[in-house]
Amino acid sequence: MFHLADNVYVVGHKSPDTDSVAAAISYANLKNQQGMPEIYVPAAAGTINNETKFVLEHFGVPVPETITDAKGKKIILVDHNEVGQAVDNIKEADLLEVVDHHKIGDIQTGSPIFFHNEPVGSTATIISAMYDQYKVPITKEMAGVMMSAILSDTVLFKSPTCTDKDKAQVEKLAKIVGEDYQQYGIAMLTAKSDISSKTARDIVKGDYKHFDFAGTKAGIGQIEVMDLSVLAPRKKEILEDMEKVRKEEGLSFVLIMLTDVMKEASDLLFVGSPADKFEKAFEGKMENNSIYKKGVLSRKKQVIPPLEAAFK
Ligand SMILES: [Mn+2]
Repeated sequence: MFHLADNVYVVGHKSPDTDSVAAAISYANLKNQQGMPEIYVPAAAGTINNETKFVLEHFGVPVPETITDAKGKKIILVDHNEVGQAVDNIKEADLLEVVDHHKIGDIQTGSPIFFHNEPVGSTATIISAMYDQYKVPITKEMAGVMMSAILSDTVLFKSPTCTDKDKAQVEKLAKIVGEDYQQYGIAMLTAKSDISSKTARDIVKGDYKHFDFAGTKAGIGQIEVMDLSVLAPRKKEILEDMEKVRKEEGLSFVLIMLTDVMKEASDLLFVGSPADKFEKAFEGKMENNSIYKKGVLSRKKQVIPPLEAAFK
């Protein structure tokens, strides 16, 4: 009997970042190269950001389609494993696989699935190593998007989430790409730092995720720039929009990390309550709704765990 091949959507989290999009593109490509009967379609769970646009244009890779509803679809999740970060109705999807590098969240399945989680700096690192494991050659395009994702998620290796495996994969991919990855990385982060055309909402929601701290619901976002002084004049406007987002989404608090990549520090902006937990988590006194933290670059490793501890 003639049977149309099923589409399997490979998709990252909402408010897609470069790793989420690159992981979807490179993992779908890997699966398609392995001769499975299904067709693997890379997808994004929202509009791609300026940095990702820069990456896809640089390597001539098409922008993946956007999906907003997982209901009834065959799905592979990359770069997240929390229902709150996934495309809508993920519980009504046929979830086939998860490939991720975050803490284990609340995704559940009725039957066993392939679930690969590894504490490395980016999902692209895991996928890049899988190409070797399955002996699938890496094209220049795929090398480019994976290399970009690793450099982006590890903030050019400066993030405490960065591991030797991330560095080794970038070295390998840079050879295929044929570019100096440090120079390229700075150009990529500069594209991300261009906030002149961004509204306060774009800044707040550009890389934004929902979290639950022992029943306290929060939205936590991050914007990375080469130099914080570009954001300083817009701080008031950003705080006002954070408060709007907090009310619209019925959250207890919204926290946005304004991260200075070169100085390796973040200005942590906070609106809502409980402010005492925020001050406890970051061992400081809030001034003008913010605490400046040297050495803090990673939401996953340096913002979420102290908040979790403060809410215990
Ligand atoms: Mn990631």
